[in-house]
Amino acid sequence: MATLKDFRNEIRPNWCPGCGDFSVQAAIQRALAALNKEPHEVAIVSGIGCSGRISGYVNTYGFHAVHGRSLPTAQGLKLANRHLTVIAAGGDGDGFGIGLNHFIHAVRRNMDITYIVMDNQIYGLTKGQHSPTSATGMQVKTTPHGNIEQALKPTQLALAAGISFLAQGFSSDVNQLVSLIQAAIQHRGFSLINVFSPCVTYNKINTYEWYKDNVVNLDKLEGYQPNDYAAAMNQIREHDGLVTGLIYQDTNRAPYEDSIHNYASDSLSHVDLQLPSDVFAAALKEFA
Ligand SMILES: Cc1ncc(C[n+]2csc(CCOP(=O)(O)OP(=O)(O)O)c2C)c(N)n1
Ligand code: SF4
Ligand SMILES: [Mg+2]
Repeated sequence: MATLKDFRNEIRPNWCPGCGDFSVQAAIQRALAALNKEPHEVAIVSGIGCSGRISGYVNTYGFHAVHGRSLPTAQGLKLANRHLTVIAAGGDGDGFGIGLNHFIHAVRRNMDITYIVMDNQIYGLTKGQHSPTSATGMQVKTTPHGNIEQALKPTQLALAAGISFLAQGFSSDVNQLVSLIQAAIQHRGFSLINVFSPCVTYNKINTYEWYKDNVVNLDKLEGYQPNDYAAAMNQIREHDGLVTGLIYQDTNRAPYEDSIHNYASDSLSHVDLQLPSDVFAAALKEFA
C-alpha cells in the first residue's frame, strides 16, 4: 500500500520560499495517500505558470501541457483510461484567462476530473502582470494607473455554468485543503477547487494576512448546506467570492463518461483497436 513518501520525488521545486503552491503540492500528496491511491493510478496534468510546475513535483504520472490547455488534455486522458484518477492543475491566468473557454465546457460536460487552480490573482511566472482575477484598482507593472477591469469570480462563474462540485481553499489551511481534495477526487463528476495560493514575490496586496482577514470559512458556518444552490450563490455574492470550504455539491448528476456509448471498459492501451478484416474490407468497399 502506498504511503505519503511514495508521492514524493527527488525534484526540488523552484518556487520562491513562502509561495502558496508548496501547500497545494503537500495537500495533493496527503490526499492521495489518505485515499490509498497508488502513484501509477494517478495522472496530474498541468498548464504553464509557476503553478504548472506541480505536475513534476508529485510522484504520479505527469503531463506538462501548453498554456491554458490542461483541461482538454486531462479530458483526453480520462477518455483513454477510465480507471485513472485525473487531476488537472494550474494558475488563474492559465485556467481563467487563456483557458477559460475550456473551463466552461469542462464544467458543463462534467467528466470525472478534479481541477485545482492555484489562484494568486497575478501572473507569477512572467513576473507580475495582472490576471483575470486581479482586483479592480490593483497596481502592477501592466496597470500603472490601477486595474480598470472587474475581476472574474471563478466560483460564481462555475456555479452559473452548472458545476457539480465546487470548493475553495487557502494555502494556509492545509488540513482543509486535504479534505477538499479528497472529497473532490471521490466526487463522480467535474470538480473545481480554487485555492487562494499567495504569490509572495509579485502580489504584495493579496498576502496570507490579507486572505486571513477577508475569507469566510463555509465549513464552519452553522446550518450551511452545500447541496443548496441558491445558498451557495448567495454566500459567494455576499462575500465577493472570498469564501472557503465545500461551497456546492450535486451528487445526483451522472458524469459524462456514464453516457458514452461503448466507452472502453479498460485502458485503450490494453484494448485491441484493430478492425476485423471483414469490417475493414467492407469499409474500404464503401468508401472506394
Ligand atoms: C500561448 C502562451 N501565451 C502566453 C504564454 C506566457 N505565459 C506563461 S505563464 C503565463 C501566465 C502565468 O500566470 P498563471 O497562469 O496565473 O500562473 P502562475 O505563474 O501565477 O502560477 C503566461 C501569460 C505562454 N507560455 N504561452
Ligand atoms: S513568482 Fe510567485 S507564484 Fe511564482 S514561485 Fe514565486 S511566489 Fe510562487
Ligand atoms: Mg497566477
